[in-house]
Amino acid sequence: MTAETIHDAHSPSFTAPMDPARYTRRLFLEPHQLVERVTPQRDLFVLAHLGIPHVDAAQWRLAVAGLVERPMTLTLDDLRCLPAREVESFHQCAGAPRRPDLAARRVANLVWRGVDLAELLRGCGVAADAKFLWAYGLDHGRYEDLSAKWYVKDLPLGRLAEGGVILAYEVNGEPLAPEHGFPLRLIVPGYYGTNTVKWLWRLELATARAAGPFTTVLYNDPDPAAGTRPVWEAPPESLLVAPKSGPLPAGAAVEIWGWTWGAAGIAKVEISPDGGETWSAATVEPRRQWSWQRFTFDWRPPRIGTFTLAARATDARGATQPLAKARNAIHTVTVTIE
Ligand SMILES: Nc1nc2c(c(=O)[nH]1)N[C@H]1C(S)=C(S)[C@@H](COP(=O)(O)O)O[C@H]1N2
Ligand SMILES: [Mo]
Repeated sequence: MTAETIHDAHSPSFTAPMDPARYTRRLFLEPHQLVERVTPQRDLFVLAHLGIPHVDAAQWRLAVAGLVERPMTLTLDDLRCLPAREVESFHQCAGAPRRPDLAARRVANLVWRGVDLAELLRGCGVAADAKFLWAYGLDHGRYEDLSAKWYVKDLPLGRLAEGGVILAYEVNGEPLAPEHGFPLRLIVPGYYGTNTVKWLWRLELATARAAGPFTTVLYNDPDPAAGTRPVWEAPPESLLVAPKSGPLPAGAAVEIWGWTWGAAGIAKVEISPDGGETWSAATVEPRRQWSWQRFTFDWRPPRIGTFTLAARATDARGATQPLAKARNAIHTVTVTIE
């Protein structure tokens, strides 16, 4: 055992009062309102399982500990002095942690700015037997029937080699708002939002997965091959922005458009005018970094009546969206041509 682990009580050297000190969910935009390519921070949904810590930036420190040769403690100024990286990425809430059969449709696209984590860790000398990175948030307390000393998530260290993992202190050119993780959050592009730990105060290198409720009981979906699968990479998904459900005038062409995203990038989007009976290819723009991608399809309604429009994305690995009972189930809108 190193001196660091003996003396480390796994608590920060400062306090961050939580207000509110309970589960918080604020949703602002419906799918048909996601018209902007980059979601303004003020319109971004807020998800906090335990509450919202308020941090005094002057007191705040980040600790890097565990299986490293040189543990570090960094101030916000230290981080701002390091080379900055920008990453555009979709940001998606997986929804209820124990309901992999429900599609929450909470998604955004943001430009994050901060420090490249792989580079920072190179300076710490990560031990050869380290396999996971544990990320600690300052929030703590109860969520449903569970209690957590801290909000802790983990990720396989192998993810760092794919690039884009940063410690972000800015979003869309602004400092993070308190509810979005001020002063620092972890960004893992391609992973579901639950892994983007807000109010970061500690990173720990470890041989195994972390033991808290958010990595064990919660956010592990059943998997036919592996038993369970951590809610890490986001599978392919798409969402219809226009048209929205409701009436449309007869005789006019309709532009069907929306956003599509997934960890592997989207290769194909198909549109169905009949609730999934028949499909035709839409036009999909290329991805920038881990951004969502716009798709578009010109539709000529064949007659007056009611139509269920659906979109279905297929990613670069060939995985596609299920019709129902999945976090990434296909999205539909119902329009009536009058
Ligand atoms: N520390 C901490 N980080 C967290 C959470 C949390 O409860 N505590 N919630 C996660 C979940 S489930 C989501 S979807 C995103 C939401 O980020 P946002 O509120 O900035 O949109 O933060 C993630 N990071
Ligand atoms: Mo979430």
